[in-house]
Amino acid sequence: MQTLYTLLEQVSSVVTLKALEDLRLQALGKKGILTQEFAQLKNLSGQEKAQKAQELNHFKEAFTRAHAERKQILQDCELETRLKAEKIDPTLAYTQSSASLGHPLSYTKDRIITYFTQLGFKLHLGALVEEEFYNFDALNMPAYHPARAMQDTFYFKDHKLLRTHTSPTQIHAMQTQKPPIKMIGVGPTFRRDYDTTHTPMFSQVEGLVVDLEHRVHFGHLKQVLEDFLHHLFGDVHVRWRSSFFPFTEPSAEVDISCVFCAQEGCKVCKHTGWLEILGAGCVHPNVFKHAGLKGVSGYAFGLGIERLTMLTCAINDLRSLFETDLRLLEAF
Ligand code: FA5
Repeated sequence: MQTLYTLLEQVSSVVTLKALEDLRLQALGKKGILTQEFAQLKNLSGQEKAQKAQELNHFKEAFTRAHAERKQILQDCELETRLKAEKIDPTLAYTQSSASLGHPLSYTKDRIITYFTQLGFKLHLGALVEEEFYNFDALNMPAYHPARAMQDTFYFKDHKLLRTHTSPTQIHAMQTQKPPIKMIGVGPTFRRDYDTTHTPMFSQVEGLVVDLEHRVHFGHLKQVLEDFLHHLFGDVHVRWRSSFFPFTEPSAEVDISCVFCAQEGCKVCKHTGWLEILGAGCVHPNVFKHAGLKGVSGYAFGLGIERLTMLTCAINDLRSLFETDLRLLEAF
């Protein structure tokens, strides 16, 4: 018992958490003195055994309490020392950091918005939670339509969902404005997607132009988009491929020559020399019907801002745009 009480006395004088832990192990550890003393109890009998057990329990209680108090004191001291050491020194010399253009995504989004608003397109943001009707039905995708499966959707109850594209902004614009309409719908969209060129949340820009019949046609769409792509990418080749979207007829997808390999063939363009960049077409008559418009014609287009950012800023994994890695920002 003498050794045990010596250990207890030492508790109040140790000055580091490490030394305190050593003491605890010596006293209460698996191979500690108290454990050994308890093991010896079996050699005693009757009154002597009961008395020794009581003494050991008293010691255990006293040691545990003293240990907890000392630990708190030592932890407080350690924290105070650390806070003093980490204190910000406002007198330190200022190191000039280079000016930033902001996050590559915001930078690209702002460029696109500026370009189209200067051409007279009105900016719409729309709602992220949409009625199934605006996201699908009104865009000529009724419930049984197989095209709904092209976009893996996050659904809520009551026919609501996270919009899978910005195309619902077309319908809202047509329901609330009289032609001529010239708008862009911009903002986040959501799909159950995840790989180097797909993320569950991404942003799109939707374009819509509607005017009296025959005043708007595919030729206008082609001119507007080719001018835009040359503005963004400079001297690239643009390729139009016929495609399918339920809400446009005719429909097309637009590719640009690969900005990474100058069409030599690389991983990003999957050795085709071309990169798909957007979808577009003339507004389908059924869409006008759902929006309540008659005697009009129009065109629409939709593009992914992340995909454009990857190409304009030479980023080869789309997911890195959403990781908070300062090195990415510093590169801009
Ligand atoms: C659409 O979403 C159509 N609403 C576009 C459209 C509008 C066509 C108007 C015609 C007229 P699509 O599913 O292809 O089409 O997506 C358009 C763009 O969004 C793609 O080219 C791509 O750049 C981007 N995109 C699609 N899914 C993802 C994703 N998971 N992550 C990042 N970008 C994506």
